[in-house]
Amino acid sequence: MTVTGARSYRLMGVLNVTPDSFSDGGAFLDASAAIVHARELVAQGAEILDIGGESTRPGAEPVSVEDELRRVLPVLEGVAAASDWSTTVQISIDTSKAAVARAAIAAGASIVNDVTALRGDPAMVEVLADSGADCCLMHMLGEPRTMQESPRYVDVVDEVKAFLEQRLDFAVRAGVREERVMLDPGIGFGKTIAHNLELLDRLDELVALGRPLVVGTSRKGFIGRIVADVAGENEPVAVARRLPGTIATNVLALERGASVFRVHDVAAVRGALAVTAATLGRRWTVRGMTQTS
Ligand code: HH2
Repeated sequence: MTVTGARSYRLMGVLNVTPDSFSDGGAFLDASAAIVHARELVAQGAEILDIGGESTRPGAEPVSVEDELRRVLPVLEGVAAASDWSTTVQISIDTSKAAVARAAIAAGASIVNDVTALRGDPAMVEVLADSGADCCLMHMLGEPRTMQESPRYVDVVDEVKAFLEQRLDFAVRAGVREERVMLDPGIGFGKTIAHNLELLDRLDELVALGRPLVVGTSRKGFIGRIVADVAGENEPVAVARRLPGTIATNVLALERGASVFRVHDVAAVRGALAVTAATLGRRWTVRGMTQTS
């Protein structure tokens, strides 16, 4: 049975080539294991692979350009060489360093996912303008080492929206084509649980900026805390118990208009989004027949 929904969206599979990422650190540090995992993510339905060599978890230590390249380049090259599926899958490099982005683009990446929204490295905007690569500009309050130390906003949605609008304007003025830019509210980056929930609930206000919205809630700490709370546990639940919350937040984000979903568990989220999209679109197809009622 084929079921299709009217909404268009893409799944971005997370591939962290790091020793210290919060949910999968160390699992894919070996390039051949990472390439096998990339293939699995694509088989599960990922249309974008987001490859990162530096953790952005709260308290993470910075990584040098050399170390980041040593981690990601063999994986990027391996993925780009897999010609059977690299034509349909876009490779994204999760970096805020211009030198890493430049080398990644040369190796086959066509999206730069910059969690600093071009504030981390002054040369990044030029790399984007020159290469014509797509990019994702994300909101973060502060920087990863300290961002979770009592973040404050008067109105989190208004402030994130104004920031994203300003960064989009900056990029376009510097020669990045607007149609190349995606925006991301940066769930968990300098935000309390209440901030994350309000951003998700009012995501439609960010969709109104007119650019595709990327959302990354996958396995994040606020989900672990909410699930622990209802279970009467003191510590955030383990990452393995955060999938239901990951699905719930992505379903909600699709309903609010987000179009790119950055997740570790691609197959599970894909199924949930397909049902959501079919429900919202009130259109489904069975064995080639389109049913509208
Ligand atoms: N979240 C993480 C990393 N990069 N990029 C975008 N655009 N949006 C996000 O929400 C986002 C991101 C953090 O998740 P993860 O990669 O799993 O962990 P770590 O940073 O520890 O490697």
